[in-house]
This record gives sequence, C-alpha cells and structure tokens, in this order.
Amino acid sequence: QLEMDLHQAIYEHSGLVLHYQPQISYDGTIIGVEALVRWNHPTKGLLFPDAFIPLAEETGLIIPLGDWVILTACRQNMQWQKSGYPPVRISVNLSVKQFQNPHLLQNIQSILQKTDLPPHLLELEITETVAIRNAELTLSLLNSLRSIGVRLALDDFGVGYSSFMYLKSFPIDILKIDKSFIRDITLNQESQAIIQAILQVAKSLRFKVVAEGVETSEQLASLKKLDCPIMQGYLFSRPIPADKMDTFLKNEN
Ligand code: G
Ligand code: G
Ligand code: MN
Ligand code: NA
Repeated sequence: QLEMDLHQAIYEHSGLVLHYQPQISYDGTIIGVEALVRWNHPTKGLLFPDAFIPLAEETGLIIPLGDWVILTACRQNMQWQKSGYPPVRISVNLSVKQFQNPHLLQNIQSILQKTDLPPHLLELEITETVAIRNAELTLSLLNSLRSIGVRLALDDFGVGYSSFMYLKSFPIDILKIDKSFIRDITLNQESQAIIQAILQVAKSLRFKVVAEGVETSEQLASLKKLDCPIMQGYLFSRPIPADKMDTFLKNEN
C-alpha cells in the first residue's frame, strides 16, 4: 500500500515537499542550502526520508522521486535568484540507485537547461557508500558532472571506510564532516583532533568543508577556533519550508 501511495505521490505530484536547511559561513552569511525531501502522506501525516527512501530504493521509485527532487530544488533556487537574493548553492542528496542510473547526467543537464540555473549553483551530495559501490563508473561520472559545472560534495565524511583514498582519487569540491564528530567536539579531544586533521587536509587539497549537525554555541565556538569555514545544523535552523527561508536568504538571521 505504501508503495502504491508513493507511486501516486510521485506521478501525481501530490504530497512530496522539500525542506531546506541553510549552510552558514564563518562570517554568518548564508552560502548554501541543503534540500531534504519529506512526504505529506494522506493519512500518516508528514513522513521523513527514513520512512520511505529505503522503499523508494527497493522499488526503483527513487529514480522519478530523485528527478523530482533535483528539478524542484533547482526551480526553487532559480526563484530565489530571481527574487534578488544573493546567490546560494542548492545541494541535493543522491542515493546509490540514482547514481547508478545511466540517465543521471542527461537528466541533470536537462533540468539545468529547463530551469536556467547556473550549474555551479547545484551541488550533489554523495556518500562513500555510493562511491564505493562502483569505483570506476563513479570516477567517470563524477568527472562528467564536474565538467558540466556541477559541484560535488562527499557527505557524512569520516564514518565510512578509507575515506582519505576518495580525496585522492575523486574530483570532489566539498567535504561534509559527519555530525557524530561535531556532537563530540566539546566532549572529547579525539573528535576535535579528527576535525582538525580533516580541516588541514582539506586546506592543502583545496576542498571546502562543511561541519554538519552543529547544535550548540559551544560546538560553534570550538569549530570557529579550528577555522572551520562553513557550518550547518539546528543551531542555525532545522530544515524548513521554502517560504520560511526569507530571513536567512536576506542574511538577517
Ligand atoms: O532530515 P533528514 O531526516 O532529512 O534526512 C534523513 C536522510 O535522508 C539523510 O541521510 C538524507 O541524506 C536523506 N535524504 C533526504 N532527502 C533526500 C533526497 O531527496 N534524496 C535522497 N536520496 N536522500 C535524501
Ligand atoms: O545524511 P545527511 O547528512 O544528508 O542528512 C542530514 C540529516 O541530518 C537530516 O536528517 C537532517 O535533518 C539532520 N540534521 C541537520 N542538522 C542537524 C543537527 O544539528 N543535529 C542533528 N542531530 N541532525 C541534524
Ligand atoms: Mn546530506
Ligand atoms: Na551528512
């Protein structure tokens, strides 16, 4: 039943929504926004991705769902640009199946064309799990995506396997430090040392870094002390609907 409901939501464009979470630079200005999908189910209420993304993956519905997410996010960003807000990157999460879809590059190109969004204002977030599944395919796909100007982020960095290898071989622009490290930054020396090491490597290799899951002002202070350039988390804002983004986009937060 849930599968039928999801099918209907996707193909009738009903009930799926994107929420947006700001990414804030060290000087307090917004530089990016992560799009996170939610599903307003007719009887179950608002569902979070954990309740339907795995099902979408199993059934293949993740492909049309993912295309809807990318299109909607690009459209929304274009609308923000047209309203005169300063340019921000919009980032979208990709799961394994989407990444393996042979039409991904083509779909993204046609979405960029349709929405007129400058490619460098679209960022794709992949995890190490996505990358690890098919290293060779991954490399050529990432290179193609990058050659059309799209930005690439490695999500949940630090919790997978052989993370640093990916930094060497993959054409990534942005590292997102997993929130487990930020959660512990004020609690133990180890997390702080790991974040510091990631920041140093990123600086030498010229990656941008985003610290995820910043919840407290103590965590923010520690990150600032380490010169972390970009922060994201509940301290600034939870993921919120597009019409609530105004204050952030005006940089009046
Ligand atoms: O807020 P949060 O509950 O949105 O997200 C939970 C998980 O779902 C995260 O791992 C996030 O990357 C993933 N997720 C959120 N939105 C999307 C989406 O549009 N596509 C995919 N594939 N994953 C998403
Ligand atoms: O896997 P990914 O990094 O895409 O997922 C982001 C997830 O983290 C989303 O579920 C989002 O709602 C959640 N998130 C964002 N900010 C915070 C935070 O400050 N604390 C916690 N615990 N989760 C957060
Ligand atoms: Mn993400
Ligand atoms: Na993440």
